[in-house]
Amino acid sequence: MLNVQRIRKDFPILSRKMDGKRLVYLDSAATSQKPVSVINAVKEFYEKHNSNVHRSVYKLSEEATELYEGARDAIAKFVGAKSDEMVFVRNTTEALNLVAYAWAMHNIQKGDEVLITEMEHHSNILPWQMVCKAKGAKLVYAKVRDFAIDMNDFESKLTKRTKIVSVAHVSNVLGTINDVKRLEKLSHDNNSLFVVDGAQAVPHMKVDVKDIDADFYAFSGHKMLGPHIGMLYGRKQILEGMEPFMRGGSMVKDVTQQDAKWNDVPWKFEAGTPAVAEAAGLVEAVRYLQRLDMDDVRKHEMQLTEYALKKMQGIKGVRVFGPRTNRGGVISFTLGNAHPHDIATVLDSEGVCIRGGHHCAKPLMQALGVDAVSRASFYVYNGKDDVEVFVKALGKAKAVLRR
Ligand code: 7TS
Repeated sequence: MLNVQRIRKDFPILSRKMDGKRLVYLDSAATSQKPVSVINAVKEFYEKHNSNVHRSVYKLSEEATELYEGARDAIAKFVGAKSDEMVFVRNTTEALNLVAYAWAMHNIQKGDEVLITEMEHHSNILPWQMVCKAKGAKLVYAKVRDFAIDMNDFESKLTKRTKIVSVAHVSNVLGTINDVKRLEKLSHDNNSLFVVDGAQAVPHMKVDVKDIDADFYAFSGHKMLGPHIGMLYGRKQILEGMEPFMRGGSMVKDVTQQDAKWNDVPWKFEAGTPAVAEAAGLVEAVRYLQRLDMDDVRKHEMQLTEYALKKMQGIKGVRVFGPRTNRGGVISFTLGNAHPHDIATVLDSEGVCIRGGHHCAKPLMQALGVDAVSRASFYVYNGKDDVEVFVKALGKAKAVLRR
């Protein structure tokens, strides 16, 4: 089991007082807080090793290169992949755009379809809208029913025209954990490329990209205790057959006036000077999570979510948008007619950070028939005491915002 009190001591920001009140951070689905080991790794890089990678023979640059490539190895291992299948990117958004620009724009044709679901984050919608508009293809949505993918609808929309299937592993609004292995089998049996948006999964549970057998799997370091950097896993054979995403330094073997030869994967996809300090920080985040054990992280969040859902039932007017079971540590809700921004403001006055809005999932809001929802999301440093402060503050919000 996780020792929350001890874990909290590793996160300097959590000792901050907000207008005299303890900071209760319940917005880790947006971005997580960082432990001191991650902060120190970034600091240490600038203090001791700062230089560019892959270009110079001097010792300092060799150290930076070792740190950067060592980070790739460690993160690859964390998700069950090989190093040369892992591309450093800025975040999940960039990872999915990479797949859209560098794979889909070259492989999608008029009349083809891209199948996603109604529960996707805009990052897993807008790149496909772009591809479909440019190529005369169609973007198709599998419906969400009872806060899960309607599998009958999904299967009926998976046709010989479907060239790509792209789904969230875990919904950032509903918390629903999708059965990506089943979706993978259906997609690959249909000869469709299978892409997973793992932004809300990798930070919270054990993920093995080889076991899922996805063609691409995207995630963000900043949601898993790390700095602002992300990763894209890609099946090596597919990465090798692809054109680059961006062009510039580091991603070439040779350049003439009119032509260029691309570098090997994964460097072919890493044009320009990379985020080395962030990569060094992400390794420490991975080490921190490994020390906690991802199975315990998952168990802790399940228990906390269960506890919060039970406590929230005690407040009349709370409506939760998400499944009862098989869910991650994200709770979206409405409270009577109160606007989510007003709820977040009242909670803020109690030191509680939650997010209100459409959560970059407007098509999901439309499917749910709401404009916006409030959302509390948990991570390793949240405990039952946080849930209690949160629920009490929610009671206050109800009294203040009663109409
Ligand atoms: N996919 C999912 C499922 C997400 O939750 C997010 C971010 C992204 C993609 C994009 O990640 P990024 O690192 O590129 O920004 N989700 C949220 C959120 O729920 N609140 O703020 C960001």
